[in-house]
Order: sequence, then structure tokens, then C-alpha cells
Amino acid sequence: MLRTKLGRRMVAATLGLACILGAATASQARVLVSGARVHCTYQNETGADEIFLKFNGVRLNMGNFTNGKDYTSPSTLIVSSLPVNIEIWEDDGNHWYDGDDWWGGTACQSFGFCHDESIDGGFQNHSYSYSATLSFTQ
Ligand SMILES: [Ca+2]
Ligand SMILES: [Ca+2]
Ligand SMILES: [Ca+2]
Repeated sequence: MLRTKLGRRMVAATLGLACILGAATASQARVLVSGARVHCTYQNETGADEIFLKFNGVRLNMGNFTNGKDYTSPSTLIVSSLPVNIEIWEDDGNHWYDGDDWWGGTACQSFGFCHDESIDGGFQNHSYSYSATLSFTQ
């Protein structure tokens, strides 16, 4: 009788632990960002635009862009969870008198291909598209 009770308690305790571990694994699921791509239809600056993307605030340099340039980064990075906010920026050295230019962003809500465009007129005149693939990872 005593052994059976103890056995049940141990089974219950083991199941409880398995549930806790299962929950911890699920909450630690992360997002792999790969294939980050930028296409420049129309550049902003006279020489070249220095483009970088941000994924949930993590910066990925994409290099210099002139009209027609298309570049896919070989780099990957991992962010904590969905949604993943992708932003496109143009680097100006981030001086106090000339900050980096934020050109927009989009919140990717699900795994798979995520794409957006940034088109502006006036002082920040430019036309770009940018994308990345988001995959489940642990
Ligand atoms: Ca600029
Ligand atoms: Ca610049
Ligand atoms: Ca600027």
C-alpha cells in the first residue's frame, strides 16, 4: 500500500517535471533569420546608400547600394520570438547633427517569407524592397 502510494507520487512528480520542461522548451523556441535581401530601385544619396536592416533591434549591415543593386546577405541571426520587426535604415554615421535615416519597417507575424517596401519622396527620396525568411529554431 505504502509502496503504491509512493509510486503514484513519483509518477505524478515525474509527469509534473515533464510538463515544466515541455513548457520551458516551447517558450525557448526562437526564430532563425536567413536570406536577408535588399533591392535598390532608386538610391537616395549621390554616391551610395549605406543600408542596414534591423531584426527586433539586431543590426545586419547590407553594404552600399546604388540604382539596381540586389544583395542577399550570407549571414544569419537568431531572435527571441515572433513577431519579428524588420526595419530598413540608411547609415549616416549616426552623428548628433545627422542621425541614421529610418526608412520604415514591418512586423512579420509568422514563419516563412516576409517582405516589405520603402518608397519616399522629397529629401529622403528612394525606392527599396527588402525581405528575409523566418524559420523555427530552438
Ligand atoms: Ca542619409
Ligand atoms: Ca549615408
Ligand atoms: Ca541622416
